[in-house]
Amino acid sequence: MPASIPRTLIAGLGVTGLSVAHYLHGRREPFAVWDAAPRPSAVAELQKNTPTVTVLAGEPDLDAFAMADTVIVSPGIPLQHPALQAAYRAGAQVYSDIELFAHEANAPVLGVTGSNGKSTVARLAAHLLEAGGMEVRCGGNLGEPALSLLREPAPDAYVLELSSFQLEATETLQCQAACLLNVSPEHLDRHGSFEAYRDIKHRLYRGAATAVFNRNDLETRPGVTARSTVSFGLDAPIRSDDYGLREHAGAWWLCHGHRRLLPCDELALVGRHNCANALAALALAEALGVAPEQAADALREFSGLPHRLQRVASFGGVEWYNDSKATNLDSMQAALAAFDRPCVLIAGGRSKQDDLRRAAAGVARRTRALVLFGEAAEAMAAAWGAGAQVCIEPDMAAAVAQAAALAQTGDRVLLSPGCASFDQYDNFEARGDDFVAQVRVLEEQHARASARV
Ligand code: UMA
Ligand code: ADP
Repeated sequence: MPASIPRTLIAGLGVTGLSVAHYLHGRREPFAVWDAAPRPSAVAELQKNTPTVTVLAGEPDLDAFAMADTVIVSPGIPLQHPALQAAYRAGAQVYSDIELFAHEANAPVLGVTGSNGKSTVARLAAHLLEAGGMEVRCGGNLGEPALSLLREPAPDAYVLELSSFQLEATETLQCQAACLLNVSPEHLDRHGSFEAYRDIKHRLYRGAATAVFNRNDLETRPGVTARSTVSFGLDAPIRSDDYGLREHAGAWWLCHGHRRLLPCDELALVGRHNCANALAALALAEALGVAPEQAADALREFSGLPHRLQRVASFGGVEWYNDSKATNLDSMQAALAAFDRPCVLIAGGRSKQDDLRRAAAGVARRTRALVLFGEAAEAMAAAWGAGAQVCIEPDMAAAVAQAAALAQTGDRVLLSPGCASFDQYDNFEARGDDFVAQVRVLEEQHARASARV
């Protein structure tokens, strides 16, 4: 690295890289930026505040990495990247934006990770803290990057959603309560094995005052790293400080030990998996002093986030649900299990190296017809198609039209792809928005036809 280039390097100039640049600039610490794109689109944004910053673009200069003292790495860059390896070999410190956040944050942190449900639980926990009168900032893997949360004076608490990509390069974050919701095969191309992925998720428990884990998922059980543990699950809680479900007078209740808090059917969220999410959020909020009874009341108001089992329309006797964020088989199966009878399932996209056969029984039991699209459509049809009505369609418009033709009065049509969106879309939001747009077209056609009758 030429002597004139600062020895702190920001690797990656996406949302995270920009937030790190803003943070370092605020502390008057010199830095340079590297991004693999030949012309990183965020450079103009970066130069608004730091017009003279050095930007290294394209193929990485390994010497520059070898001469850096510190590399702050964006989550999308694997730690095995040759540039980061060059930095490690030369003795540099390589860490995430979350590590910087951990050093700087001046309020207790609730951390949430897991394969599915992170965003829902993080937002829900923040909502429960607010209901308890606290000022809260929530971000990380969803919404604002962690360092951007520090721009305002410290709130009463931070809630961070954390991905395995972020945890992998984080050492010293100590949460007031850390929650690992569930572990199922995800990001295996990046982490190499399920075990490696799970172990990275467990890093969130390190130094946590309370570890909140899912007693129905052994992979979430903390080792000896947390000072205290609280479990949640869809069975009855055994210890008085654990959370779970109990049946009473013909209804299922969210419970804290033996105390009944709220009947499940008073949750605004739909589905058993969301009962688990609600229990986890109650445990997190309690760790910051919000009484379970008070928090339970606030659960009634939280109807969830867009693209997560979101009811988008009801016409012609058919209900339409957008669950585009279901990018793996477990989240897709959770959505299917949320309904009391079989639905018309729209699924497909880019498969995540998962064994499709492990969802076959659930799909067979819970779907009336399958409409498949995208790269994985043929493989899904082969794995799930025996005995079921299956259609393969080229795109979302055709899939929605086909689902409408197959749906009967009283049916639900569910987009829950079980796959990543990148074969046809920029992200899951674009896919969900396309689905909703296509459903709206049908809704308008239906309204016009009804008006004519
Ligand atoms: N880049 C390189 N070299 C590489 C890879 C990427 O230079 O080898 C550059 C790209 O050219 C791009 C930049 O790095 O300019 C992008 O960095 P990034 O992929 O880390 O993305 P950010 O924009 O910083 O967004 C990241 C998270 N992205 C990923 O983890 C892939 C966002 O999560 C997160 O919201 C954001 O930080 C703020 O914390 C997205 C995500 O998909 C939503 N997360 C995964 C998930 O939820 O499953 C983990
Ligand atoms: P994440 O941030 O981990 O991706 P989200 O809350 O955004 O989680 O939900 C992603 C998908 O997973 C959605 O399709 C949602 O319906 C489903 N989901 C939410 N919570 C759970 C859970 N506890 N178990 C399984 N699937 C879930």
